Amino acid sequence: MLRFAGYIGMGIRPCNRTGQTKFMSCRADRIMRERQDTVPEPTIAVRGVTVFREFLDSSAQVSMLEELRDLVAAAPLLSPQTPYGRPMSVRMTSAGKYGWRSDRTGYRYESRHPSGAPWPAIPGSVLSVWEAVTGLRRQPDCCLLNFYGAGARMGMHQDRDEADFSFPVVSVSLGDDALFRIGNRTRGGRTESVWLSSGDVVVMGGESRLLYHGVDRIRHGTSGLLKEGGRINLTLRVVD
Ligand SMILES: O=C(O)CCC(=O)C(=O)O
Repeated sequence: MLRFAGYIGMGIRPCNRTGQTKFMSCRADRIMRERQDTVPEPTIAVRGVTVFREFLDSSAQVSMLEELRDLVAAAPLLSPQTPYGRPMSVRMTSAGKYGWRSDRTGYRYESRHPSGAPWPAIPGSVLSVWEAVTGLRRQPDCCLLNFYGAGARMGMHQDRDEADFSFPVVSVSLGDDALFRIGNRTRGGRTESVWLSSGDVVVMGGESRLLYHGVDRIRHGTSGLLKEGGRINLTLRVVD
């Protein structure tokens, strides 16, 4: 069974949510009204990006990992390229209605793995995290799985291939610690960074939905969750 540390009050401090609705549309207001009332308080907020530290305890992380092994068996990891032809250091696969792909033809969502098979279903434990932190009945269409081996990183980018930015992006960290950098709504400018550890969950919604963000580095060997080390990030998005 999935256990959320957040629900049992471990290390959760209230955050300042001032101004979080500033950039929200009427549709976003409706989405927020449809939320269930049981959304837990995040531990910290940086520029409106909320972080739920230790949201998954170690047994929940192990059970989630089991489900992710089945996911990767059904939809093997890919080594994407940027549209400029540069290899990305992160390996990726997806689950859900759509998978996110990048290659010489550009960034896009596709309904099938390059093998021709549909993407596997998003694991139940992952959907439970989405429901718990967003309170939304609407489920995500895509669970992107990023695997960071030694030396992998992700450059600063905006998540903007989705139809409706009223829906938040939720991301789950498993394995080694990652230095997550948060920027602005346009490229450049001052940034702030936060270390993410195994079991942490991040939500980018409202004013923070379109902030540039990236992963500068992984602290290899900081978690025993993955036998060979490395980090898994799950990024959940509503696509259409
Ligand atoms: O690995 C992370 O924490 C962030 C991943 C991310 O930004 C993305 O997949 O768009």
